[in-house]
Amino acid sequence: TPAEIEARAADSGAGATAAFRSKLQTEGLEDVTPERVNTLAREVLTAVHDTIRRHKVTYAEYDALKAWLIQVGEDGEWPLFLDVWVEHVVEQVANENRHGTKGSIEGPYYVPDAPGLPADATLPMREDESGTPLLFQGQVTTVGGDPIAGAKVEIWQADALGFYSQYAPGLPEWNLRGTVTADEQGGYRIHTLQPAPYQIPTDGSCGKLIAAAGWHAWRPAHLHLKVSAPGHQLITTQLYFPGDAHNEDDIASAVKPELMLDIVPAESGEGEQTTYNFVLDPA
Ligand code: MBD
Ligand code: FE
Repeated sequence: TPAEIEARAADSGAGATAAFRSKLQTEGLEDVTPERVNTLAREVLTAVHDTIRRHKVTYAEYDALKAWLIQVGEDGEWPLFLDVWVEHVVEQVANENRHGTKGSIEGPYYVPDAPGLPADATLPMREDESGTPLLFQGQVTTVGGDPIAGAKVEIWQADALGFYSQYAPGLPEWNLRGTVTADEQGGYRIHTLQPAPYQIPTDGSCGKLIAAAGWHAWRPAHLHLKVSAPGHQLITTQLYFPGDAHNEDDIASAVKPELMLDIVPAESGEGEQTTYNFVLDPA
């Protein structure tokens, strides 16, 4: 119903803004020098000016932009907008010199300090949680191939309907979120469920942009991960499922061939399983 859809945009957009504000409270912001602000702000504005001249932008279009920008803030959708359409390039630049596992964007729905779980773990989920069972296993190593004992594998994902806990109403607080500690060999076996593809809420301002431009609103199904260990660089990434209709046209441009899972029938006979190994760069 329209009421449910409205609740979704409000929860996810405003929730992501609240989460970002609370991160700022604990971590603060690093200073950006006046030289950098001068260069970056001037170049972005020049790109806007060039676009206006090239396309002879009208006052009607200028006012539509102004109204939409105001609405993005009121909806709390700046984190969603930036993570969907900008973060992938920031991630590309940030991680271009790494040799280990490829990174991907964090997106708006990470929550730190998810419940701690052993190396062989089942993610927190409802008793009647629906979806295809998925065993996600692998090993964390150094670039040289040495196991990293006790590496931390943080995982968060949407449920089988595409909803993230803490950003959709009615889900248990830590549903499908966990902080797994790998074993002595850097190994982990995580029992979870296959996530559904994710649709950007259609009723908020990001949804309005998508509709007005005639785009689609989908991200392919994905698992989110942060893998870390002392003495190594933390990697934030995502893993994807072969055959998803939106692997080729992710609205957030965050799919990489190296991040595609190899899914096979589970040895247990129930659902699917996949092995993905993480390689951490030295700090
Ligand atoms: C998501 O689930 C996501 O991962 C990103 C990057 C943006 C919106 C929703
Ligand atoms: Fe996501």
